[in-house]
Amino acid sequence: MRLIYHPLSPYSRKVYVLAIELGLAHLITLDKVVVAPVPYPGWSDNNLYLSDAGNPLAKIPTLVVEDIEGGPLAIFDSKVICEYLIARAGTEVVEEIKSDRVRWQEKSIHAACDGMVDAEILCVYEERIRAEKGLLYQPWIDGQREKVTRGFDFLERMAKSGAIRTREAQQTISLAEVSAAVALRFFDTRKVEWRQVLCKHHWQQKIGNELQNRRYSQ
Ligand SMILES: N[C@@H](CCC(=O)N[C@@H](CS)C(=O)NCC(=O)O)C(=O)O
Repeated sequence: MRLIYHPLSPYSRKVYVLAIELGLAHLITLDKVVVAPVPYPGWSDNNLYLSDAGNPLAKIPTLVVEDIEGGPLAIFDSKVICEYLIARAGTEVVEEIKSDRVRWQEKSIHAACDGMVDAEILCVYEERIRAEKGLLYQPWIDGQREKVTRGFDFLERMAKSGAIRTREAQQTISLAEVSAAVALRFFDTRKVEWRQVLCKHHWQQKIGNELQNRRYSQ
């Protein structure tokens, strides 16, 4: 496992301390980076590295698990990483957790959707409240929107790979699908365009319409 982290990041520290306590630290390679949501030489240069590793929010910590079926999987945010470490430490049959890609991917998609919404909410405050005080900082908005845009690409990849599915007759809708549909609804209210990316797979049309219009329109 590779932990993309920084020792001064409290969220990173939390997961690494937990790994030590669980006796898993020897399985972890530390990959130290600094990131930043606005252009800042030496820091924000690493944002793409994080997003290429599989975290569209470009935040640390991100745990890249190599020994899981289907190839390397980026697990985030820190709460999900902690859950994963606890599950891994408590699992006698390591093969079980190695085959459980769907579970950890779903939790990370949930975290990605929440992170995209968090980023957009920061834009709301910036554009409304801080702008009224003459404090609007455009690079901050641009940086948060980059997280959102990368998030759309991430959701598209998830839809393409089948990690987010259209809802067929009796299929239970997953937490990943609910969080994505609700996030997209929020981006509609914010007039942030995402259909160009996601409609390719008719994903929004089915899940989005069901969730947004039929059952939860109030
Ligand atoms: N909810 C996230 C928070 C992670 C977070 O905010 N990490 C900071 C460093 S401590 C970060 O990566 N900031 C960069 C950014 O916001 O773009 C978690 O629990 O992992």
